[in-house]
Amino acid sequence: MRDRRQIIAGMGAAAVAGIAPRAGYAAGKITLDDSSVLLVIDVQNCFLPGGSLAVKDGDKVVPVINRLAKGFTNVVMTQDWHTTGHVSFASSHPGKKPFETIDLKYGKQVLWPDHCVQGTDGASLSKDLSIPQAELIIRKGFHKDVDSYSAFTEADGKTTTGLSSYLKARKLHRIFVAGLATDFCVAWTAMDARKAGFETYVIEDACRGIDTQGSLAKAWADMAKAGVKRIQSGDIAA
Ligand code: VGL
Ligand code: ZN
Repeated sequence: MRDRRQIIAGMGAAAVAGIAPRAGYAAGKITLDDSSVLLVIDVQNCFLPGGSLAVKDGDKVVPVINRLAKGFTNVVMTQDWHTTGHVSFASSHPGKKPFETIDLKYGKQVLWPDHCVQGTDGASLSKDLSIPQAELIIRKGFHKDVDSYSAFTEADGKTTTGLSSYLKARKLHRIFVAGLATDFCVAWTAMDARKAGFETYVIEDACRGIDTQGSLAKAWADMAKAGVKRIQSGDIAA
């Protein structure tokens, strides 16, 4: 085992030899490499101002994400994509109101206003996103009786979206998560990414939260416990 001084000395030698670290932290900044992928979560009209499940300041993430995306060769986006009458909609449960919870077969479910219904304008990705190189759009939440905050695994805890296999096949091991909403789809995606063994960063200023019943603070605590790294967009080397 090399001690801390030897590791620092070793890093110095690499710098003198002009060998940049392949990936990791350089000069206090995170450097991106061929195994890095930006995962842009649910930047859809329903979650933007004026949308049916508008996230406060949700539109503020768009310029940050557009800027970040310029540094990534690999970008994957997600799209919440529900059926009409979806189980996660309060309107599907007589007597229930949005933001109340119910117990479903797979566990506790927050009930939402109708949102991101397949093929509607509300479900469309923001027209202000400018990420032409995005290579894959993963749709999720399309099974009528199961929600899916996570881009990896549906809320039943077992149905996969295929994203983990895709990323592994493409050798994309370092995941940088941005988008909406911090405390639901971003957090669940980041925690599942850790479960699947990926190095996982959440870019805080490229996300906004819903924050219902303490959900935002809980999400950050859960993510920290899962080994998700909380960073700012400025921490990434330009
Ligand atoms: C989301 C609530 C319901 C999200 C999706 O994108 O965070 N939140 N559906
Ligand atoms: Zn949804």
